[in-house]
Amino acid sequence: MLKSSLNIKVDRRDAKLVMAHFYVAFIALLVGGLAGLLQVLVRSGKFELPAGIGYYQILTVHGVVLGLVLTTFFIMGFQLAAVSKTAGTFTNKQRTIGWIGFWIMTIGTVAAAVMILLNEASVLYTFYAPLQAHFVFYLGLTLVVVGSWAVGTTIILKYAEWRRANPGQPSPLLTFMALVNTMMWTVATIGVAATVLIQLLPWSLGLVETVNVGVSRTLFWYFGHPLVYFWLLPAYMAWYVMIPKIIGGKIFSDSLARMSFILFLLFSIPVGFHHQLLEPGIDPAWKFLQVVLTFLVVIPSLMTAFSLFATFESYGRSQGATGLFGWLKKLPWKDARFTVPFIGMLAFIPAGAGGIVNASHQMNQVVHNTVWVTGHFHLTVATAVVLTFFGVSFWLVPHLTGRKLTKKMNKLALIQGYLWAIGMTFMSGAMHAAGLLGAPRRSSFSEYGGAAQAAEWIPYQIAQAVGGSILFIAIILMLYIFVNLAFFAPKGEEEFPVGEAANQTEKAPMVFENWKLWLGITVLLILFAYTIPFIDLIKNAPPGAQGYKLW
Ligand code: HAS
Ligand code: CU
Repeated sequence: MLKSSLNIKVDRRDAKLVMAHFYVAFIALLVGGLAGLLQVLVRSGKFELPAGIGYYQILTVHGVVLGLVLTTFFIMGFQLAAVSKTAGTFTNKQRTIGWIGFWIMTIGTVAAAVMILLNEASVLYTFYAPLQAHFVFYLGLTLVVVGSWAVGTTIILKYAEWRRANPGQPSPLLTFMALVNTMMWTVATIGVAATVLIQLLPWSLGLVETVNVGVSRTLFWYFGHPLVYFWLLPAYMAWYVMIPKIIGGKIFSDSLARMSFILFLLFSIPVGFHHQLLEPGIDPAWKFLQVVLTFLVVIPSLMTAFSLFATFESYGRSQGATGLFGWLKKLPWKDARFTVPFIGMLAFIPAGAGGIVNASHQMNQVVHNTVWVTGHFHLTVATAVVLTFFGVSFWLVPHLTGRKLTKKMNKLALIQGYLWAIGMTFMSGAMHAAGLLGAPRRSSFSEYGGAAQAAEWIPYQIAQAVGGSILFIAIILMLYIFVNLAFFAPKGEEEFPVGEAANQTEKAPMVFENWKLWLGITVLLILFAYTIPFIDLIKNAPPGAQGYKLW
């Protein structure tokens, strides 16, 4: 069953649906990348935005369009492709639900984007109350979430169909992974949907005067942390399943990969407080509990690192590598489909270490609200994840459009990856360093009234601008490659790489597919971590806040 499916192309009708998602994602890359360039230039102190455009407006565009739009659309498209490839072509009904979801998400995106461009919603991508945006902005975001549920339904329906047709069989690994991520996303987005529908929409419509800020932020981070794993898990899908095939090796262990995804489902959500460690109104004991759970969710990433090293090393040794690191030389460095995601993996090592610093309750006081955090997430999502998405595009886009990644494009793709590595080393490195010196995040250029401390930050801000400009060039290159692969590359066949497990007789334990069990534990953990602090936040709330428009 599995073997025969390996050579099958993704059905043309499914390919169209996937490509629709990718078009939106790459338009988002252009818009968001431009906003990012403008930001680093403003923060260097050497540039002012023209035409009365505000720094926070641009920052909102950047965060929403890259953090929420690019990621969601790329991930939905990628997961659809992965499921269609490994569980079979979607039925017409499943595909129609996918299209409906795509259009709902797109309409929501346009609505939110228009409000930001009209300067009615410069509330940043976290849209914290009591900053108040135009209600259409919140409505737009709601539509994005609702649309994503519809696309998720397509995946869930296909999975269910596959299970009925193959009783007693573990589902194909990629389908399993896409399903876990979809379930995690669905449980997590309930939080953001709740704060938007129950609190922010009525408040921005003027139906209620005030909002409970603590509750709103808690619901946001209940969603906001699993959001970052929703970004990460598709990259892990590529690392676990596609990269082994691309290098000519094997998946270290199918069961280990499934286990790590299950752990993400269990531990991704009850950890939102690690974003609120310095917030009042939450008892430190509960913060501590969620910090412990945060450290538990590090484990599946360590398992992933272990398993990747094992794949690389076994492959290298099978090619005759010797010594501790001889296997490194055997990896296919000239293949952008491998090297670009590999740069992402490398970046994820310091990125993850930084995350552990952030999560370490007391150390969080040093870095919270400094530009260190911005440095952290530009290594995680904007390098590890995004470079992996680019690496996936190099084969998935031509696979879907019936074209080929030419030698020339492969070379450009490599250059793009190297530029990213250089640009990000400057930018994120400078952010980490300046953050430790106290430079705030979410701040326009300021000399803070000539404070000596602020003067120390300025050289780092210039380094950020240098790095950011290099990154912008890499983005333009990436867009060029994408357009080539979508429309102009020569016709041909590009492989959809799906790796096989090293041990072909290994059958994944069926307990991994026991969703009642895993979702049950997930819900219990969430209730355990959130119920009492949530009641506290409501019972002991200070007077609600009126809306502010500070821009
Ligand atoms: Fe984070 C803030 C803690 C992972 C994204 N994070 C953020 C924000 C974002 C973000 C966007 O506890 C800012 C939100 C905002 O706007 O306020 N983060 C963590 C922890 C992890 C972590 C413990 N974050 C991520 C990932 C993200 C992401 C993944 C996006 C994709 N983060 C925090 C905390 C904050 C935070 C606090 C709040 C800070 C504050 O005060 O505001 C962990 O999951 C990390 C675990 C990862 C590892 C690394 C494993 C390494 C692997 C690579 C292997 C490489 C190979 C190649 C094999 C332990 C898998 C090697 C080959 C060679 C030759 C060497
Ligand atoms: Cu987090």
